[in-house]
Amino acid sequence: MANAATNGNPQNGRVPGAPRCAAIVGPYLSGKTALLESLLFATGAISRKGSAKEGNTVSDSSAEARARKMSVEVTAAQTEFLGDKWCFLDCPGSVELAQETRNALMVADVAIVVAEPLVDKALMLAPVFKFLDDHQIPHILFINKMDVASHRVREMLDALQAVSARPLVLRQVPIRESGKDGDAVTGYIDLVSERAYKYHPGQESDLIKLPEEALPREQEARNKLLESLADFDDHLMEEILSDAIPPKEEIYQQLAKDLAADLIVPVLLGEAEKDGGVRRLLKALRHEVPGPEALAQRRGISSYDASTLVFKTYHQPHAGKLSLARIFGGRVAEGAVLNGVRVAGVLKPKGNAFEKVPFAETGEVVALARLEEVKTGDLLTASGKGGADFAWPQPLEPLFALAVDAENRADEVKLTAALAKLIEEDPSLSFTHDPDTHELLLSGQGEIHLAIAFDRLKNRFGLPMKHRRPQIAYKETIRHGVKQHARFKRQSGGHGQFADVHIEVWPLERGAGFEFHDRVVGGSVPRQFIGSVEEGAREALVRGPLGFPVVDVAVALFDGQFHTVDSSDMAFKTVARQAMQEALPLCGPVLLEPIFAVEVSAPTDFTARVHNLVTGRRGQILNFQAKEDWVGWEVVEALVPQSELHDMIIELRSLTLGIGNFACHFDHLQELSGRLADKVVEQRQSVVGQRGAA
Ligand SMILES: Nc1nc2c(ncn2[C@@H]2O[C@H](COP(=O)(O)OP(=O)(O)OP(=O)(O)O)[C@@H](O)[C@H]2O)c(=O)[nH]1
Ligand SMILES: [Mg+2]
Repeated sequence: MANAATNGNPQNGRVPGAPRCAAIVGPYLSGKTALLESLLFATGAISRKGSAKEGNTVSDSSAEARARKMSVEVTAAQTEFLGDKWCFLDCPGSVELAQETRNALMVADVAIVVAEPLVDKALMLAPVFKFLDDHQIPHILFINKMDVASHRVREMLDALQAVSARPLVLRQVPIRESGKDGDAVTGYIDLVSERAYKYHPGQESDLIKLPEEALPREQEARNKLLESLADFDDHLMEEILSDAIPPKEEIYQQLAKDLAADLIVPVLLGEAEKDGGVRRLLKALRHEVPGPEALAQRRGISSYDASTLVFKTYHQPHAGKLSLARIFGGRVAEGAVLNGVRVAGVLKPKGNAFEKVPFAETGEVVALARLEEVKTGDLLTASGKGGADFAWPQPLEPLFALAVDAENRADEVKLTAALAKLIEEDPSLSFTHDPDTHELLLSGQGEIHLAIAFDRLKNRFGLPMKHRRPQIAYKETIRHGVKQHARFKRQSGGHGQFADVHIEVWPLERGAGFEFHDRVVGGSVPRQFIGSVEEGAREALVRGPLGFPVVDVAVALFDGQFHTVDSSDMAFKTVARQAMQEALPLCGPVLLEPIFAVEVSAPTDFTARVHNLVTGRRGQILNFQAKEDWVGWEVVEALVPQSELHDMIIELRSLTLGIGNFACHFDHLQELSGRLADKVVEQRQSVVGQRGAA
């Protein structure tokens, strides 16, 4: 059924009355949750503000968020401002939780990028801006915490501009006053309206007279704003060149047009905690942000046919599966069938709480109940012609893994099902079985990411977990060959056991695996037993003299003896194993460690640190070059032992303001000798010894 909203005349990509959606993103602790609280308070959706410190905000109400005093997932909250409906998505800032944020950004009409007023932290915005640019998501920069800003706005802007491909267009200049706490920001001048406002905590800012001393700064900043806009509009350029003053209306229109086209990034200033600049932000959103129609067009989504895009999946202990989605056309009611699945309920989210509603319409963000087959990134339609959204970002590659076990052995069956749900919620998490070490590995984006997963397993699924550093799949090989004779003879009552072999063992090239050669002449070992000899030799490779699987060896059977009655497959298998077990320690056994090919990327400011990090971890640097498509970033290619990679992401982030990243894959096995090898073997022997004793 078509509704009034979809029949309206889109203006600036807007269906009149359709709610718009803004994702609040930016580095961790920049004040996103505080800003959402303030936006909800300023618009009357909440009557009292919570704070991150007290753990009583709308967004951070889950046990995992409260325990950490940080946002751990995307939360949605709706409000109205001057008759316009809004949904805000508060996104976690931690780079380890970036998957959540990326997913939310895919359905947002605009992103509000919240940054701290610190020059040294400007680089932290690089990955955020890059993602927004790559996906053409219009965004506004909100420089928060102006109450504690020590740098001049111009300096901050220069530092931020260095990491943004789009021009940053300052919309306000701060008014500073000297008080007992020194030089403090007490308000701002709006560069389009040329009006001055004084912040009024908890209330609308007061309109004041333009301070004389601020005029030169104001004029300079206003000219810059106009010049930036004129770059995208010939008419405005002509006006500026002929010294005409463009009318305010024209400037506002140009700002809206350029934001919608993702050509510029307007910059607003404020202090979320004290509600400063928040109403100004709301007004900019109101006038300048395009509606869901524009987003649907950009993404090739037909806005009719009840198109709904799922951007988050929850598994609630009682409510079951909930798919958080944005509607791009029409109405979705309880009982509707989307992609062939019945919607069991439509709910409106407010943080982690949900309120049942009979239906929802274009632009709204809703939770749809029990769409079992539906995944995050799916486009749902009434005709069922939706499917995976091809533009949806790929899951982030795992960077950090822990070996896990359920604390109670009896829970192991439950664990697989619970982990499958967690991974469905967050595909940047993965669960694998290591065939070499037989460990269960939970992999994700870092320590915090996994710690949150453990909390969820415990809190939501009643599954306390144990975890430890994963073992490394060391192997061993030999350095030279040997010839070996072995005989197996047993006489017990009736007929006995007899087998006799002469084998030669020699090393192969790295990566060659195992070879078996039959060089028997004259039937000294009959045909039918040759396979058993090979099998016995293979069995001996499962654990070599150093305690690890043996690789890259060849074995040849060149002679032997048999007995017509007493020889058997079992006897030849046993004797071959015995011959190998005696031969291998004589062949100069040596440990092999897995080496990974690693690509570390970080801004060039950090290249020297990255080099030290890699070489400090026994890495061998192969190459470094500019990172494709990333201005001012470099990729260092290196070979690093796997045993050194376990916590490398943690150190890399601590050296690079949290934004350094790496990708890696197994490359080859490499000999390890000396003290490090001795330690590995010693540890292995003690584990094997303990197992043997048990
Ligand atoms: N001085 C000052 N502090 C602020 C302001 N806004 C937020 N803060 C403080 O900054 C800290 C982080 O605030 P949050 O709102 O939780 O930050 P966030 O960006 O949501 O953090 P994550 O969700 O972890 O990414 C809190 O201690 C806030 O009290 C502000 O305008 N001025
Ligand atoms: Mg937050």
